[in-house]
Amino acid sequence: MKKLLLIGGGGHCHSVIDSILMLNSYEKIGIIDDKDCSFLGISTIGTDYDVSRLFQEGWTDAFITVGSIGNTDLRHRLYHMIVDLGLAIPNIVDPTATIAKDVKIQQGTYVGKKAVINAGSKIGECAVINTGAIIEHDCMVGPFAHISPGATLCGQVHVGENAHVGAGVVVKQLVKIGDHSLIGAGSVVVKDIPKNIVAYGNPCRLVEQ
Ligand code: JB2
Repeated sequence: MKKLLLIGGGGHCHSVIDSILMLNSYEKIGIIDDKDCSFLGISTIGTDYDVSRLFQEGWTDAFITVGSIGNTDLRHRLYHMIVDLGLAIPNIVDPTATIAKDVKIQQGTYVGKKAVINAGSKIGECAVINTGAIIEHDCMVGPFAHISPGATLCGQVHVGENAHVGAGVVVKQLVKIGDHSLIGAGSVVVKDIPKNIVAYGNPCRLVEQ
């Protein structure tokens, strides 16, 4: 059976651990962090400097469990570390999530509790589709994007890479959110949002470039 390293032991890791424990598909699970983050019986077994050695010792898989709110640099750095070392990178999909059969999800993505991803949608690598998010039909969610708890993307929405869609945001059908943009919690997005901006409100407006 496979052995999984979780890279980062904070709040996001707690959500992921609960999903993994329900999936029961790993013989061993360990946390990688520079402080002791042991949680629900999963021990902290090293820092980033130990990952290469642990791979040599038979740890097969790794998953990025630091989250991101508007800045994905750390997730990128850690993701490229495990890619370069050659560890296998799974998707972790909570068993309570509902995902249509044809949905394509690239590696390293987390899908949380009761999230829904409907037919025709595509999700990029190392994305976070968090608790209760709804990704309706034919949406595209870019790599490293984070769709926060309770956010709703109506049909054919496009979310660019590294974008952050805050908790409870509603995005109208066919709208595009640009790469690296952040939409504040509770916003209602009815028009396209350019890349590299911060926007919030109802209707959602640009607040920072
Ligand atoms: O370079 C690193 C590193 N930098 C910080 N390598 C490793 N392996 N771990 C690192 N960390 C660790 O990430 C910190 O020591 C800390 O334990 C963890 C970050 O925890 P925190 O709870 O601050 O954030 P998070 O990223 O787990 O969760 C945020 O994002 C989620 C999506 C929170 O805001 C959550 O509320 C949110 N749901």
